[in-house]
Amino acid sequence: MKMSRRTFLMQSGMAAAATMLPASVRASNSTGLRVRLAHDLLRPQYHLMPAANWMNDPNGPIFHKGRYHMFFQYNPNASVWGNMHWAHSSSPDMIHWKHEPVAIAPTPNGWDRDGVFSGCIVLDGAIPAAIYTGVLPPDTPANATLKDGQHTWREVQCLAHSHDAHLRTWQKLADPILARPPAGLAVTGFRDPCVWREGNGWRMAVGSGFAGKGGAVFLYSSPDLRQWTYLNPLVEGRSTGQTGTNPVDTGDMWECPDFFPLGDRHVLLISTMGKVLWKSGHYDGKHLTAEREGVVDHGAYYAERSMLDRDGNRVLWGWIPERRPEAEHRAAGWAGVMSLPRVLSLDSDGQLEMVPAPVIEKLRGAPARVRGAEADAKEKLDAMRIHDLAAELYVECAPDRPFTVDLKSETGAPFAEIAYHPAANGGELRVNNTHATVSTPKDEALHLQAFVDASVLEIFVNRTTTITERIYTAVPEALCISMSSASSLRSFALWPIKPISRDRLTT
Ligand code: DQQ
Repeated sequence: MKMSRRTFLMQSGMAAAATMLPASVRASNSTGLRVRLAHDLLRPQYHLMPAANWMNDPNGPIFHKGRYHMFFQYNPNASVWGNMHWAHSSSPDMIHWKHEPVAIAPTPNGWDRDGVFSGCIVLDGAIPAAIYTGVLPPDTPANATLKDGQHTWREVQCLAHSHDAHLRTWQKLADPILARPPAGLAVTGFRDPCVWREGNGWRMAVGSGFAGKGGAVFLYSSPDLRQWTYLNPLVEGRSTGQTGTNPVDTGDMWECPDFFPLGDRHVLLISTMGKVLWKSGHYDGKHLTAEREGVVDHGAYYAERSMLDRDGNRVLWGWIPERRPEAEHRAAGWAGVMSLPRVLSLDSDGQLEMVPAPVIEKLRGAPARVRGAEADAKEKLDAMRIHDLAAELYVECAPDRPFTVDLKSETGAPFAEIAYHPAANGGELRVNNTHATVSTPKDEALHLQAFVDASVLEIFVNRTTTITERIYTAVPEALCISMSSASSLRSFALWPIKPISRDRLTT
């Protein structure tokens, strides 16, 4: 019989599990907290997340000396946003993660005294260099670039190097590499640098924007990563017509720009108004002329950051935020999850495409499969079970007929409803209350891949449409699967997915 993670914990005793915890959690008062985290049915089991506390944006993901390194925004003291550090995890394969010590912390009285915000990592010769935004109180009102109604901060761009092969220790430059936005511009923000090599020098894109006019990405150049010259806006947005105190909520501030070549074009990703948006087009060394654009993920997904994997594929990461009240995640002791890695490509029209990285298949257990044409397809589906809320589903259907996949507990409690409705030009995908448009070529099948991981459900349809849903229904028993209009079903597969740690605390 399969031993579930919960049974394992009960049999092996929490004391053994507790010794595997990072010092921060061991020190935190509490068998109570540890037991709660390890037994929390809402905590994902194969997505990267810290052992406890708050996380948000991925920062500086990089494949270096044979290992993947992921850094991310982290509050070491609480499961709410604040006191931003760069946490660090490393992995041989982008899916099995090991927690490393916190990599970059604010320096008391330093330029990042109030927070080490988001950024990237590049190789400065052979030496990894982190370029990130430091925040501090403004010395004059004019120097405040971040005003969101709750905080007033000055934002500067900082540089730190790591001379150890494991990227555990970082030495900061004494002064920022960019101490203020371009002269004469009144901006809505100035943060989240993305740096790349171009010709003999470097380029940097910084997230910004103008009140009432829309977001913008500023482009800089440098010969040495230290001296930077402002060139021009790489791209400027337009006003969304929304008004409000926080420019990120109105679309007048673009956070986390990520810019890279893909196929025969360039792609810019930015985060604003709670969504990640993509633009593809042609870059002439100064401007991106965008030809196509869209939404990367229609659900809970933000603050993206990409990297090249060991084979040169462009891999995207994103922060899966909570969608429950702050009091609930404060009480739970954790908040935020890293998305699964997604491999990006462009089709011949410049449409951004995205598939889950094949490495995730390493976690698959033995599949259960059914073909729509089989006489007992319904019975076979009825017999399938998702255990421990950890599974991958693959559904292939006719694109011109509606269908619904229902996931319910064995006692009938609803968990997720995934519905597809065709329309003249594509169709609509709905996951619980989140909607997205799917453009499906008429003669192609509808391919849907779903990753169930406790309170996270990541869904990919036909390479172009993604919804990440949060579901706060702790189901202790197995989930059953049912399909309406099973006549449109061509094939269905279900894999149990193995947890990446024994106790939901990663390692
Ligand atoms: N999160 C960081 C900022 C970024 C924002 C702060 C996006 O650098 O703009 O935690 O989620």
